[in-house]
Amino acid sequence: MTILALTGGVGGAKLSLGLSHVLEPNEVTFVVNVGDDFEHMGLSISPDVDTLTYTLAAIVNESTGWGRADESWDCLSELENFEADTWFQLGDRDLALHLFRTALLKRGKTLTEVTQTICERLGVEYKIAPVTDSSLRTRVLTAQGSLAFQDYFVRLKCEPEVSAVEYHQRTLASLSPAINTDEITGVVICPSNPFLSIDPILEVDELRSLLINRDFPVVAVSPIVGDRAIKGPTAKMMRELKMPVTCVGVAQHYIELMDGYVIDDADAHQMREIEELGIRVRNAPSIMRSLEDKVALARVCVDFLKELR
Ligand code: FO1
Repeated sequence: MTILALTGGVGGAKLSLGLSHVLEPNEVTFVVNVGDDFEHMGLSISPDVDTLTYTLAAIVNESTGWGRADESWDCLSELENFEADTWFQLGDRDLALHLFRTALLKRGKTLTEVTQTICERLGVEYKIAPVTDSSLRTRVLTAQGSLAFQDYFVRLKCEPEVSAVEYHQRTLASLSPAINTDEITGVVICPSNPFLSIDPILEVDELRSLLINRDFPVVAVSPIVGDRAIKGPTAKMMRELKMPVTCVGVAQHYIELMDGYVIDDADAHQMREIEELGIRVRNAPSIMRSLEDKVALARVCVDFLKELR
């Protein structure tokens, strides 16, 4: 059994942690969004890869969901004294990881190789693969013009109204060699932002055509509960992109890519509408506060995949 879990951001990392309690390291590969990656003060930043790495290494900052636990901020406050750019907050320990990654990339290692090395050093046994080693970058088209992802997300706090999302250099992106496409027995699409986390992963042609022409089941978990996103700007973006802000709206977005859909208990009344789209549905508690919540939701996904196979 090899399951691919497509993930980006904090919601994806939570379900991924649950999956790591249900599956053995040789049974799952975590395929991570790199559309948020950028260069900041000369450092190569890969936020979604790091969020997942820190989460699986049990050293993530639990209150933000990103960055390191037990963090100190001396470097950032020195930068403030210099009146340098401090809108993107890198703590001291996080900074060490960034220095290490940037140095290895400069020496010619790929992001896949560097991620493997960092996982080994942090004791993460699971395979975390950036979807591609190419520079696939998300840009958000807004009322304030075309914005680089982190400008939109962190600097402007997702405030500008969004009219479209673009993925730059997608045509150059080939799948990371760490992702073995011969042995896939199922795919889980984590409850990450569809436009900012999952779509950029699916912009890698090889992966998208694999999912469209699949001979394995795909299960997605809705990031919308009621008419709200559990975290982040998903609901706001759906409204601005004129989509229905419901789990049905997300189902329509993924329609050609999925066979099974896990929705929250609160949305169980929408099951029939989703089944009419030709998708099988399960409802479950999907708000992941505790480790038990994460493991329980992961188990629902894995059992559902087995049923659909
Ligand atoms: N998110 C913020 O809202 N503000 C930050 O200053 C910030 C810094 C940061 C540093 C390292 C890292 O790995 C993640 C960081 N994030 C920050 C989170 C990140 O921007 C988002 O979680 C993702 O890009 C969206 O999935």
